[in-house]
Amino acid sequence: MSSQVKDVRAFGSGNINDTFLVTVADAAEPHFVLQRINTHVFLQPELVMQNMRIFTNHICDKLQSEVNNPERRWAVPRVLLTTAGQDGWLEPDHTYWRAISFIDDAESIDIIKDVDHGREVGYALGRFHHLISDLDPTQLADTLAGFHITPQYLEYYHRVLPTHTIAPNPEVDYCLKFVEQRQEWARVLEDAKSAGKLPLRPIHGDPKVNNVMICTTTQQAIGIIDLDTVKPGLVHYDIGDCLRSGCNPLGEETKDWKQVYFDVQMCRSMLQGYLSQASEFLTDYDYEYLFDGIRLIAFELGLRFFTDHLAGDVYFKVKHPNHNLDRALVQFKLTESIEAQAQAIRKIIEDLRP
Ligand code: GN1
Ligand code: MG
Repeated sequence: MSSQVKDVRAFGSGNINDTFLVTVADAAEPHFVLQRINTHVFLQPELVMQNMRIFTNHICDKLQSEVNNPERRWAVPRVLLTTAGQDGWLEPDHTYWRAISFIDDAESIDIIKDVDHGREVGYALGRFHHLISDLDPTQLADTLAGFHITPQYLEYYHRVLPTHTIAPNPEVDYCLKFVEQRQEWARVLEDAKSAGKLPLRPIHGDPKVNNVMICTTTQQAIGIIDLDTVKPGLVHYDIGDCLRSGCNPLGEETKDWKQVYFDVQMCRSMLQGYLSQASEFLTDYDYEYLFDGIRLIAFELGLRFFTDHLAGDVYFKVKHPNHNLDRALVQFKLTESIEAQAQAIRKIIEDLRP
């Protein structure tokens, strides 16, 4: 890139990588996104880039084949190459950097606004799954071993538990009991996978609300970003992650954890949006395990935050000492609300099932 850099500023609210918006002078595209990949999490960033190349090519080919019958504008972030033609670069201090194109005329929104926004977020995940549903998952490298494998997060939790130095307090006690009571059930998706009921497919890995780009003119979803965790997995991880994020009207960073609840009407709207794109490849077993996926990923994220709190905040970025504990409480409260409304959620799934 030979254009002059006018501005570089921190961008987004990621918990893992560092993201910057760069503005350049005299370029066809005035902005691009610069990211420092967290190499303590993504141990082989070159494999992240390799995956990105494979599925981006697949999606672009598929969009090309739809030109006569376009669903709607769908933007795919492009990797911008270095002057030497590489898709990332390693600094002497071992930090790994890469640049990707900025999606214009669209915004990412942290907390769900209303059921129309919810339907769009669901649609975006369904559209993304549809676009990669015929990509052989074995073509994608496993860039983050154990990601969304709940029993492995539990094993790590049990390794951390005897070593932590946090003084007992009511919130920590609540979390300890919460995890204790759900250990057996936490194998539910992995057991179904081992039994051959749920297949590995390419998934997004992190389809939370603010990773869906909403067109500022039409308010329609026109793309999904944060593609570092695209790898083989269960679509249930994605559906669960999308719903735990979108059906929590207070958002995952609220301090008011006792007020957190799962919004069932939003769940209906998000699933409607999702299934409008995804029903063609979902099997009977997929539907059977949807409720468990929704409940599990909220629980799993709570467990991941709580374990990180006990471990001394070594994984997620934090802004204050109890940040990961606060986040865990939000997810556990959300899980509780999902459990309390199990019947209503299962009914929605049945109603929407084609
Ligand atoms: C992390 O960095 P960010 O915000 O895109 C995490 C997700 C969590 C999310 C919770 C690689 O994503 O799994 O759901 O925080 N990503 C990784 O906000 O662990
Ligand atoms: Mg992410």
